[in-house]
Amino acid sequence: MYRLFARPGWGSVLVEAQLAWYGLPYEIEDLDDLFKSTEARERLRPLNPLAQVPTLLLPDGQVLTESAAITLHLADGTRSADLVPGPDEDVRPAFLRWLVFLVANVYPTFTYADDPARFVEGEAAQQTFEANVGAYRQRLWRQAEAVAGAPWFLGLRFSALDIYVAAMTRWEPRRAWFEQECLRLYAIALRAEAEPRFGTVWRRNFA
Ligand SMILES: N[C@@H](CCC(=O)N[C@@H](CS)C(=O)NCC(=O)O)C(=O)O
Repeated sequence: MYRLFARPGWGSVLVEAQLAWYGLPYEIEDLDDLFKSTEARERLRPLNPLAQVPTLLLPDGQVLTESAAITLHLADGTRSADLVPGPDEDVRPAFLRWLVFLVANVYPTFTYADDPARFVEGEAAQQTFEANVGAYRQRLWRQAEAVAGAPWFLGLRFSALDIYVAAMTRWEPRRAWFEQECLRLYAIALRAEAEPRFGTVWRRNFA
């Protein structure tokens, strides 16, 4: 049994969707807001010193953090190429590139801007920092938009990238911005959300 430390609508949805897709047995431990609850952070810290979700306890007791590592591990463990293109597929390099782009470039903009007070002193400086990181994030999304395919990010090939797009476009600058500025990503997000295998997961996370 997998145990996923989670918070509805947060990054744990990336993993919850994949566990559901593969039909793996899992249980969810929902936590309070990690920015507000010391108790929630203390619950996670022994497993993940960053106190972030997703944090996944594997059936053998190992702890796995980092959504991209979890994405690759679940594909390995299930021997499935459903969500992660295999080594012989032409789209594999693009998959790896954009998976890492999302977690190494886009995701940290949330780490830094969700609570700028952790990094910058003074209210005015925090507001400027948050605005600048937000603008940088929009530039990153425009880069992804420029290469996004249809109907899926990798063109005809559905993959875990589409789950990332569906979840992350729910976050700042939010869907209305994507509908205006990044129409391909917006369309991918809607399509991924309409995939019946994710129905329960999206409802639980974004109801
Ligand atoms: N690199 C990590 C990022 C995870 C992350 O930033 N999660 C957010 C929620 S969406 C979090 O737990 N933030 C709390 C914090 O950073 O203190 C991953 O890809 O899993």
